[in-house]
Amino acid sequence: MAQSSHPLVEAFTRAGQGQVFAHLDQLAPAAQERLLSQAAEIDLGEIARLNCLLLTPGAAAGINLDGLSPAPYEPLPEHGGDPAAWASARETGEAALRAGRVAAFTVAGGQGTRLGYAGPKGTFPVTPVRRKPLFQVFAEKILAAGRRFGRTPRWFIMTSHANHAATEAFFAAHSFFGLDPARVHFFRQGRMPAVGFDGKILLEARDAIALSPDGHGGSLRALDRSGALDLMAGEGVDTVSYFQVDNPLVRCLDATFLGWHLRRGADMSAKMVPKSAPGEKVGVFCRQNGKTVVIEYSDLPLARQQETDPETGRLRFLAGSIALHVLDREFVRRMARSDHGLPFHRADKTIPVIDAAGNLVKADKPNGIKFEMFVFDALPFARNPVVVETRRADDFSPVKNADGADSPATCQADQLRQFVRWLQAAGVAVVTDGSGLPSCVFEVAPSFGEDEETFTAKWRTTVPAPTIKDGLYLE
Ligand code: UD2
Repeated sequence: MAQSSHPLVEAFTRAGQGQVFAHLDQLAPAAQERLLSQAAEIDLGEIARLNCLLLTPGAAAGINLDGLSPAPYEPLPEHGGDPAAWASARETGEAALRAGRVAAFTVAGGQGTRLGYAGPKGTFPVTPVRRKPLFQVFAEKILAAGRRFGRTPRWFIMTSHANHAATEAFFAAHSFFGLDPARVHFFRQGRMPAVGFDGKILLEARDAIALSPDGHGGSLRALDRSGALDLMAGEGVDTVSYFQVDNPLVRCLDATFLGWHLRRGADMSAKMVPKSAPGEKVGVFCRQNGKTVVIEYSDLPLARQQETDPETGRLRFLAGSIALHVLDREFVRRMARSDHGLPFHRADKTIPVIDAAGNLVKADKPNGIKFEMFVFDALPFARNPVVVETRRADDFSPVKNADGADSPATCQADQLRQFVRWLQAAGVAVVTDGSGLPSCVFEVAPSFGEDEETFTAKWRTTVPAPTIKDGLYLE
């Protein structure tokens, strides 16, 4: 049946995107439906605006680096922060957790290409002894927070179209790692079509648009569209603890961080660590026109990243973003519904496409553009944003690459160093190398200790004291 008079086809043709349906009439009915339902996901007005902004020669396509200065942040007490303010923040955060005001939120829609792992990244095994997958580590930390504060927070997990079913199946196969399935919520992030350098939406098959995830910034829209925000509102959850799927060291529900955010009446807050080296691949917190912004590492020229502060000798743009945020629920809703919401970033990619004759063409250099939103671009819209320092060793060791930096090996070593520090805090002598790494491989479950304090308390009541040796698992 000819579909050329379908309203979507007409709308795409009017928008100069009629090529999307070039092969429609040769498709079987099911394939026609698939293509039309993909087309229905696309906001043609948004694509036209993006084409205008990001593709027009001379238009404001680049990142604006004018007038950047380092953003202020709340230093840890050991770096001059006020211990009383840190203690108050913690009390506020603990009260919010006890009152059930906080939800955990993981963005898990990324493709894990750099790691070279086929499954959803959250299913990747990371712990030293039990080889627990990332999702299990977070689940156990959320359960531990539930025991500590009397309420187990809901957990929202954003997936992508590509990994949604596999993610849900993984949780079901592992009985949700002990969490109540009714309090774990999965929803897909949105997708954006790729366009050619002429702004035309690309097809990856005759019956499929080249669609890709809209970036972790899409989480704001997805939280709204999925009904997650309404669910939170219905039970008095007003604060969202946001973290990435690749970082098992993260404190998923850090009372002190939550408290800083709440005491300031912030719409959005962020954690920083001092960058380990000028070229470290993390965004940098800056001030620009009176706003807090994050400039991604790839957008800040190395010369600027290398600038030092003449007084301290430290990096001038020191505050690295480790992608940990607290978000106010209604701020998320406002951002999700705003016409002037998050900007899109352009990434030039090599995209297999269908040509006018309907044949698949594999380019050997970038031939199109993908659009992504970044969640940290919400910071300049936020009232009273607060950037809070954290110790890297307490919060950050991501698994991104198969080898080298930020790999499973470095992450396992960082977990071990953390366990050693907790043992040392409990008064146990552990032999380590110069980097703090022990000679044996052992593991502490979040049920035994989530941080130095909970670990130490549990260790002191564990009789007889366990012997630290290879394969030891403390739970
Ligand atoms: C991100 C930050 C970087 C630093 C670093 C810390 C950006 C652009 N850069 O770098 O500044 O904070 O993290 O680890 O964010 N994701 C989705 N959907 C998407 C894309 C990503 O859910 O469409 C998730 C992904 O599953 C992961 C997280 O977002 O949990 C980060 O994605 P990434 O690995 O692409 O970010 P990366 O390493 O470039």
